[in-house]
Amino acid sequence: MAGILKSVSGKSKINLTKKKFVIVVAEWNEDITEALYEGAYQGLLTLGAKKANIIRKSVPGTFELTLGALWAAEKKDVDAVIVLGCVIQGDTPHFDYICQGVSYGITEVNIKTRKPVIFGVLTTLTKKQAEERAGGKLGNKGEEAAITAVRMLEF
Ligand code: DLZ
Repeated sequence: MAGILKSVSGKSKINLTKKKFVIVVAEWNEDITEALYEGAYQGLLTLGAKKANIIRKSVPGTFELTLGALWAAEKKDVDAVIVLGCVIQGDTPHFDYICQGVSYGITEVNIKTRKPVIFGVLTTLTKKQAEERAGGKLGNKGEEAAITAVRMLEF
């Protein structure tokens, strides 16, 4: 396990064996979001979560992460949700609408459900910037999302 997990203890201060996580993954830019998923999944395991308690769900694109997160967080037995997506700027303003929609949307899901819903969405200008943040030289933002989810449960 690379990078940031080494700088935290490697295990959580709380018992994570009974905590249930849902990771919602957008299919757009699949190579990137799969790498983010791998980072988040392995990160949760390293911190002490159980494989059986990490559920994966897929949605078509980043815009759909809000509803996917809401459905997941509304389940009584779910303790935390991580959403993973990657929006790469194109030639049209679509990028801005998707990024704004999902960032507001996920904030609302946090408040509405009162559960940690962690924003693991890359919003980059180029594919290279996304690769650097999905297991490249700038680490893996999925792994960071796993740490953030656990830190919020500790809180
Ligand atoms: C339409 C679209 C575009 C242009 N770009 C991306 C992207 O870079 N990353 C992403 O996750 N999704 C993209 N989408 C799809 C939207 O998120 C959404 O799935 C559609 O607008 C349908 O609601």
